[in-house]
Amino acid sequence: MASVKTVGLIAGSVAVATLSFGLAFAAAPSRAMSSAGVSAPVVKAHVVRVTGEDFKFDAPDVIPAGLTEFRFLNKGPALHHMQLLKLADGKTIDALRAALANPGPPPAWVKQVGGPNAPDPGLESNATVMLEPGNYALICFVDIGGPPHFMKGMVRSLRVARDNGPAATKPRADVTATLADYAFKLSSPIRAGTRTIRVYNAAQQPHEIELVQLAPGTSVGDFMKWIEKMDGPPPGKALGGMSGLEHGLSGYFTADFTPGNYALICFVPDAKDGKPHFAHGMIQQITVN
Ligand SMILES: [Cu+2]
Repeated sequence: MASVKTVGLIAGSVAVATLSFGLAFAAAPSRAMSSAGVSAPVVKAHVVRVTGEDFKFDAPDVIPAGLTEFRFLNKGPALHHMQLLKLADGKTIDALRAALANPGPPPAWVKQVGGPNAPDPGLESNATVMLEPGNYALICFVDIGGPPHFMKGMVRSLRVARDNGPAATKPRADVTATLADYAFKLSSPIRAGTRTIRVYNAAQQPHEIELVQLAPGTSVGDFMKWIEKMDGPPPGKALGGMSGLEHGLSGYFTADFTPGNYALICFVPDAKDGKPHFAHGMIQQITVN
């Protein structure tokens, strides 16, 4: 959830697209078989636990490279997410802090490589991404009601070290969500249950998915109106999703979907006008049956 400051700009002007679901069904899962006809062993992704609170991250300093599942617990009381930034070779967390002290977009030498998006306080979200060795930062861009949280301390160094272990098996996705400038395209409807969503950014700009479960009887428009004024309890529950991904990158997140309405929202500021992407139409209501 990158930025909601300019949310007022879109009130009443966002066309909320409702997915028209085609008859696309995922292919039946197949087991990987070796030449001997024996199932290939499943190698699990590394699991890294991170907590966020007002206003810091608790996380390991060094983790191994490879496929990594981040589990992010928001201890609150504010909304937080965990955006992973990969720093260019030779760049350090101190250089990032210095660059972030100036207003404007993050420097060109950082790449958004995903991470668990914002869950409500007390909830946990997750994201599985492939990490190359190098210097990274965990950062929170949420800025509801004040300056972005990284300015209050929510930016932390993470070193990813070379790992010689076996490559992990990729998660099996139920649905692929492809990110475009400016839309979400689902490969098939999300059906009720615990579902793994593969997120792939085919667009030029970075994008994210913030997943919100809408309260019964409310629409995505009601939710956006609430963000504008923040009066009373929100008409929905933030569940997580995938933080910003650069062009060409992909990752996975898993969430429990009960029947009802959900919103997919991208808050990433636009490269051209700085407005959040939902103001360009990157907000969509979906129904889970
Ligand atoms: Cu976007």
